[in-house]
Amino acid sequence: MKKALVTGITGQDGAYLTQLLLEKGYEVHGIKRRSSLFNTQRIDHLYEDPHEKNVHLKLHYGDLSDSTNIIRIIQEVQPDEIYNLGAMSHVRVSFDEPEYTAQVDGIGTLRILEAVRLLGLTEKTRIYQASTSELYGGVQGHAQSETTPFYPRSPYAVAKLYGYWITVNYREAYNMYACNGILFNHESPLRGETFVTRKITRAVARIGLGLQDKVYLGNLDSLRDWGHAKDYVEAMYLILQQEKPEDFVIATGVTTSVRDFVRMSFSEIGVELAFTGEGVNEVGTVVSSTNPDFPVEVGQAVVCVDPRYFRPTEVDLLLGDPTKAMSKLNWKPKYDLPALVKDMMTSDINLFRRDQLLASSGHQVLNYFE
Ligand code: NDP
Ligand code: GDR
Repeated sequence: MKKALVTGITGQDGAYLTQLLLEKGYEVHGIKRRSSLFNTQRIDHLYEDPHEKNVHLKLHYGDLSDSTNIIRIIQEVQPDEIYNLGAMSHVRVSFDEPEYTAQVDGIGTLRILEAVRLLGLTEKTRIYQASTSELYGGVQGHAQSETTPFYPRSPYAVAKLYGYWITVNYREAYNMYACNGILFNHESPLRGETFVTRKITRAVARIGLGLQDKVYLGNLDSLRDWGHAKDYVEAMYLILQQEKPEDFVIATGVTTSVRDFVRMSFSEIGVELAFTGEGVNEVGTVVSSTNPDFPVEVGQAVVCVDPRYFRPTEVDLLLGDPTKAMSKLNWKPKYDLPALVKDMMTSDINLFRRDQLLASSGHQVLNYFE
């Protein structure tokens, strides 16, 4: 039985990847952080009672900022594959926590590579590094591929740039099987609530159910190449099954604005919007509302801009060229953007129907502010 070690197992990708690896018969070990609240909601359905025999999913307390802890876990697990998904992954927050982000997203990657080397596991252990389209940052005007030069535009992206190159360097210097997946934005019902897509689908569901009036967003012009996380974890797995270690861009090849993502989400509840005004004065107003299950008033302003969500340096456009992955990995996404939006909206509507039920029976429901 193959063993995989997943850092960031409690995150969006960690949850989907763990499910995939368990289905493929792996024993999966994950590193979770100590937290004052339970933080394993995304993988609880996969969890097995550790007191039972033949448990296939095991969790270890740990943190990418702690070398000794990383070394000890890798020594104990002796993994065939490591998926390094752990990160402070929020671009906007990285401007507030730049040093921590460098420690975890940059040096954290080095800690994994160095632990494998020091423990003499270079022949045995294959390493996947969660690299990102944010590396391209300021590169604009054409589809970004494995040969496009990088121009990071945030402390997050600069930390990930170190993670990218140290992975390449350890591969070349020590002949390690270490690869970068340069993944473009991927979303799902498990997406963190403060990333723009999930923020939108949650808000639209709540507005449709009468639990919220409007949503405040930042840059509506920004363009992203959005795929589904379920498809993207398949690519991570495939990247580590190749004969030779190589880096791959994973993307859909289609880019869409935040504004259009908002439109598509509202259209799932039968609401059509018109956007008027510019910059911080732009407003999205309901021009028609046709689904009686979601009675939103025509004329209601449901989207406003709050400059608090602007970034000191923005990445205006991301558009990936996945040609190499499609030909060498035989990878192809199953979800397009409309299917992704539908999946997220369906899930968030179901989630907030519970709040609607509580509210209608006189119980207090929480508001969500960011
Ligand atoms: P999430 O933010 O959902 O998950 C991040 C995971 O990292 C969580 O399990 C989190 O733990 C963990 N983590 C955070 N800090 C530390 C730390 N100091 N030590 C150990 N673990 C830590 O991210 P995604 O699942 O969306 O992304 C997975 C990886 O892929 C990340 O590295 C991200 O930067 C990268 N990436 C993501 C893309 C995307 O569009 N989703 C695109 C390209 C790259 P906790 O649950 O306790 O917070
Ligand atoms: P991103 O994702 O920065 O691309 O990083 P995010 O969803 O945070 O932002 C996408 C774009 O939307 C704009 N935006 C807003 N963003 C947020 N979070 N909140 C808002 O209210 C808002 N309004 C507009 C942003 O300015 C940006 O242009 C994600 C993360 O998963 C990274 O870890 C990963 O590496 C990259 O995707 C690829």
